[in-house]
Formats: sequence, structure tokens, C-alpha cells
Amino acid sequence: MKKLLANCRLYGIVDMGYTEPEQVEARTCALIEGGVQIIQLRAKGVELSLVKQWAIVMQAICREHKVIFVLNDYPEMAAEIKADAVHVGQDGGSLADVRKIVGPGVIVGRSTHSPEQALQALQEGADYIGFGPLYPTGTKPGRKSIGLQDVAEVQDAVGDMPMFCIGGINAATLPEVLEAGARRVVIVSWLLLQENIAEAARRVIAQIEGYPKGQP
Ligand code: TZP
Repeated sequence: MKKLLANCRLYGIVDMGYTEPEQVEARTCALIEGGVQIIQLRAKGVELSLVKQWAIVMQAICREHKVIFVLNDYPEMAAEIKADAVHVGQDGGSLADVRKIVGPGVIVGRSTHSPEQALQALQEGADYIGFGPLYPTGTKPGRKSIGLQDVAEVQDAVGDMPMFCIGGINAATLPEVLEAGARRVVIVSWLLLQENIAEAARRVIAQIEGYPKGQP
């Protein structure tokens, strides 16, 4: 799975703030159909039994299609359901502690909101980072956006560790995000709100892969 991570350009999230429980399966499949190779379940403030139920469904679908399944926030649950990956925020404890819980084979990702946090995550041994929010976003209300000015420098500094730019990315902002030096992106609300998620994902991936400076 860690090898697959290197090829991922678009990271999709089934965010339960935008998704009805009965849509979990279909949305996971639509993202996969659109070529998304890493998919997270993000279910903030939801009862753990439900999170686990959805996580098991998504992990099974992702496994069948050789897509990386990421559980947001719950390392113990990630270990229990044998998730491919777990993603933790800045408040999610040390990455060493997370790794102790999930074991060495599981991908560990960290949210970062500044160049300092990105470098810290690199030093701590993150397998990948999210970097943002680049723009203000309703998916993380109240979180200060960090803009595009540090993207290229941080991308250079983290070397081969995949860095996924995140926050307010959509069809309109993607070109300038790529121009700023991003190689990989996470898109949450814009993708989930598309009538045809698979088609939209396909277009985004083609745009990232076709970008002149877009080699990972
Ligand atoms: N972390 C930083 S911004 C963000 C997260 C989870 C939300 C991004 O969502 P959207 O809808 O793509 O702006």
C-alpha cells in the first residue's frame, strides 16, 4: 500500500458532513470509478459504532479495487478494522504513538497548516501530509487559510514524502494550485457536490497529470 501512495494524485474524502449514510457505498465506488486511489472516511462528531460500520464497508470496497482506505482520527479503530491508513490532525498525538497503535505496515498521514508543521511531520516519519487549508473552506469553518505562497517551498522540502494540498480546491482554483507547485491535492466538498463524481474526478486527475510541472 505504501508503494501505491506514491502514485496518488487526487485524494478523495467521503465526508459525512456532505454524505448521507446510505450514500457511503455509492460515493466510495464513484470516487474509485473516477480513478481516485486514496479515499478517506471523515466523520466528525458521529457515534463511533456508525463510524466503524461505514469504515468496514469502505475498507472492503477499497481493498477489492486496490485503493488505499484511510480512516480519519481513530488509530485504535483503524487497527481493529485493518484499515490501510490512518490520518490524524495536529491534535492527534505524536506520530510515534499513532504508529505504535496501528503497527508498522499502516500508512500514517498528518494534517499540517504551516511549513513548520510540515517539516515536523516529515521528521516524525509521516507517510504523507495534508497541507492547508489553502483557501477558506466551509468544510473546516473558522480555520485560517494559508494561501499558496509556501506550497512550492514546502513541496521541495518534503522531497519524496507525498504532500497533498487541501482546502477550497475546486475546478476554478485547481490551475493556480498546480501553478503554485502542488503535485497532489485533496478535494472534499466540490467533488462530493458534483452530479457525476466519477466524471469530475477523472477530469481533475487528467488536469493534474497533464500539468507541465505536475510530475510527482
Ligand atoms: N483539512 C484542511 S482543509 C480541510 C481539511 C479536512 C477541508 C477541505 O475541504 P474542501 O471541501 O475540499 O475545502
